[in-house]
Amino acid sequence: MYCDQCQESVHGSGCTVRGVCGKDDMTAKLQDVLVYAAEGLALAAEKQPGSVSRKVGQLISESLFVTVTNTNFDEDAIVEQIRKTLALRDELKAALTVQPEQDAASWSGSSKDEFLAKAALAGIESLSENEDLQSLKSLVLYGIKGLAAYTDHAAVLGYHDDDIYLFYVKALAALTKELSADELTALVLETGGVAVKAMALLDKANTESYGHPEITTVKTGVGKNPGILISGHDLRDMEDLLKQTDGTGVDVYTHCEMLPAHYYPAFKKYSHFVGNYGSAWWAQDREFDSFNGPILMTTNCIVPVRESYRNRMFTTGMAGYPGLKHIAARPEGGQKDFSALVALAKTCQAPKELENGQIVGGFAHNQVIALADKVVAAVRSGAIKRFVVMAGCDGRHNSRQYYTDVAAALPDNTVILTAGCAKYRYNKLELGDIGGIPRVLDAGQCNDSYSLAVIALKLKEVFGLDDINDLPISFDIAWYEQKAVTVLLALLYLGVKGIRLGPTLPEFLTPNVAAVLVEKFGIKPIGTVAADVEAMMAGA
Ligand code: FSO
Ligand code: SF4
Repeated sequence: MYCDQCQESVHGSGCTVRGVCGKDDMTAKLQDVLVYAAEGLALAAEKQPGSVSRKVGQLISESLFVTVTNTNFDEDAIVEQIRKTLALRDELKAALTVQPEQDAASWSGSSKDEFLAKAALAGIESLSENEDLQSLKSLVLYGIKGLAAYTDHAAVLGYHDDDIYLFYVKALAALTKELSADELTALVLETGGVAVKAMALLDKANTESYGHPEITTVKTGVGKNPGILISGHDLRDMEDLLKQTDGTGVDVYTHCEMLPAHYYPAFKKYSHFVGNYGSAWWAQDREFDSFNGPILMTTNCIVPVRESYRNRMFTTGMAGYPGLKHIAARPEGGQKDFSALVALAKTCQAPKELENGQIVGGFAHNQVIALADKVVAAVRSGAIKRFVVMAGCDGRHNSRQYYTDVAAALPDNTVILTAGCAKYRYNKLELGDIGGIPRVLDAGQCNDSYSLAVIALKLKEVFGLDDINDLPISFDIAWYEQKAVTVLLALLYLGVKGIRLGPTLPEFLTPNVAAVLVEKFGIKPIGTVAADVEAMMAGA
């Protein structure tokens, strides 16, 4: 195996034996073959007259999402997804008179062994012999993997954008072709534009389905009832679970990226939706252990499962893990069946208390824009001197203490804008408020970084500026997996310059590709806390 797609990839060599994430050689190879199958599907779809069908777009979303870090470790599920992808590829090919020539479109196989035999041709190293071209193709591939998660969430709510599906076909097909560095750089930038569209689509899907997030105080303590803990990002699963637990005596708690579900009016109304338990994804083994009740993993964020909670952990959607029960897809027009979790919860003890405080959030674009007069007045009076966007991811490494220390070291006249699980590094600090505006404004999940862009663009308009970079705003972003790559590309597309990126720059960027990002966009690695805080306050 060779994998370098996340921030925790083994420095200098990528993961080659077993991933830091727990992905083993076999799973890694099958995931590579799944991407290869999706490339074949794209090549067949590219030759169809007219637009790309929703069926193709959705299957590509699903297949790429399966390969996002920490999403699916279940070999059987991945094998099944490869078969589905090849079957649709062949269905499309049957209608073609001229067949695509690439191997990705013509190979065939149906057994796990045949798929594994294909892995040598399907890995990231096969994208190009030139390491800079491979690096650019990796950037495109990881960008669309993150996109795929977002379009999958939107699709389960019934929202689609056919132009995004068309882009998947273009980008995946491009990975099989010999393109120049300039052509690939253009494709990278285009991926950022499509990322903005995908986040906007998901924002529309979430807010039209569940209302606009509003300021909310979420409890971090526990009640006396047994609970179900739900993690991941899928709000439709959240809806089904809240409906099916209502009146059963079983409470529902969120973990990690599901915290922002509390901010939506449609979910806030449930009195048994009691709070958030624990912190970021990487701490789950300890936290799931003490939760005592069933755990539902709706998307990525699975870490190697401990024996102590293996029997009460479930996956659903694109998530998968060998030996865990998987809740099947919802039937057309119906709900998923979470009755097994409810029945199990009734036999479990209440969660063990880890803390007893609160988290305030819900500052997505609609809520912040409702407060715009207050925010603008605070900027004009100098009460708010600077906004610092600290969105992105949390992760295992101690080096991420940097983000806690930056949050604590920023002067009292700064406001931190956040989204994604990066917030767990500082959302329980007592950072106070500025005239009633909390100093940490949490917009929501990683995809809600879109809200931060909308807020920045609104401020630009209010202050009559021509360039988003003229705002008193700095970007100090933490990344971990491919959705953060997608968000980063979106910010670049929107013209944001001078982003600090940490805790390390991506392993998959060669020095030449990194140099292009530095030259075009002023991206820089994080430095020391003191130097970065001083530079950001000085506008650098
Ligand atoms: Fe991932 Fe990052 Fe959403 Fe986290 S992009 S790691 S769990 O912020 O948030 O899925
Ligand atoms: Fe390594 Fe990250 Fe790939 Fe897992 S996803 S194998 S940790 S690079």
